[in-house]
Amino acid sequence: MEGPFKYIREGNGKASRVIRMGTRKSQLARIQTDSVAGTLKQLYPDVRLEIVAMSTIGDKILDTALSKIGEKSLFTKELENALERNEVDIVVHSLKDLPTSLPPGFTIGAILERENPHDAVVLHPKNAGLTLDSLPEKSVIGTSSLRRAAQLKKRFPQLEFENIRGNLNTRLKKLDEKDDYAAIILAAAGLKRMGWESRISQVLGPEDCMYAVGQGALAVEVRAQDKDILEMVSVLHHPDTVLRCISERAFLKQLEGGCSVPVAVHTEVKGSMLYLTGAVYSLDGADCLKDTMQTCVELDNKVNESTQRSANVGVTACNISSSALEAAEKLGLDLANVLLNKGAKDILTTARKLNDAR
Ligand code: DPM
Repeated sequence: MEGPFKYIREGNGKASRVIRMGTRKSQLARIQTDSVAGTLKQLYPDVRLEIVAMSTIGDKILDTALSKIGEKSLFTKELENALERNEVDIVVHSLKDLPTSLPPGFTIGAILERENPHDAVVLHPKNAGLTLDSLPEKSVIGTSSLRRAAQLKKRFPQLEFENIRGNLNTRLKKLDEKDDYAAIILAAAGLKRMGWESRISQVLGPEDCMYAVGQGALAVEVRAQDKDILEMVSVLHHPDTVLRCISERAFLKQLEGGCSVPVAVHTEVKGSMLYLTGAVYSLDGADCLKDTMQTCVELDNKVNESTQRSANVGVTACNISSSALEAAEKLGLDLANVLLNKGAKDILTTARKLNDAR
């Protein structure tokens, strides 16, 4: 077989392919990579997987709010460099951390079934039994997500919000071992993957806090031209999750949002319909534009004849109906245009300026 793979000889003389998976060094990144490796191993028992761990700039700058250290590529650049140099063949990311436009030469070859996409409240142990509604007035809630802060400030004006950074382990430590925060807000999916589900005291529904684009889904990034690897990972695609996330990413892309703007979504697939709710907020949540649209995403069997088809917001899914993918992307675009027509640009520009000036 051709391709950039390394082969090793087994004792029986059989050659087996070695596929290298790049990962960040944080515990969550390792757990996510190991879980995808486990699934690949079951599907392809003859493939040898090697895991290559590396640090990214995002992991090193732990004291600055994510929205201030610029663009999402901070977490992905080193890994993409390794992909480009053929040092690794596959990189597993939280989809939420991947920009809506990938650099040329890379694509998302798989989006796995989404975990619970909602945000969750983790309380300081001394507040056990309380909720965001019942915490004492002026309690400090830790989050450096502009999206979470904007929505929760509006919904819970009696609470205060402060930045908290670091990987999940660091944040939980900061919560438990100090008296700075009454609670912190984290993605339920990350907590579950870390085995800390028992620390979730409250899962926030869409009326309290809508989630981030792609939240709760894992993405597999590969070289766009690497047909063998693309085909191999494409079986990991979860069609409903792919359609939801394509509509969410198209929405964010059209708004020109990154992780430094307060944009939130909520999606559902019911039968052959895809529903997308999207919103943009001012930093204090006082201004909000929100709307819902839907489209038909019939999963017919007309898969894409050509593997050359261009990607949808960075996602290559040749095994999913191209008309459904196109409809999902158009839904995100259309919803963003509705909000842009109502003045979303002004809200986002102001939010970005205020955040940069902080
Ligand atoms: C991005 C944001 C956060 C991460 C911004 C946002 C949270 C930032 C913070 C783009 N990436 O959500 O509005 O609170 O300082 C991240 C987490 C996961 C992926 C951790 C988390 C795990 C869950 C998943 C950090 N990225 O959000 O609690 O798979 O979505």
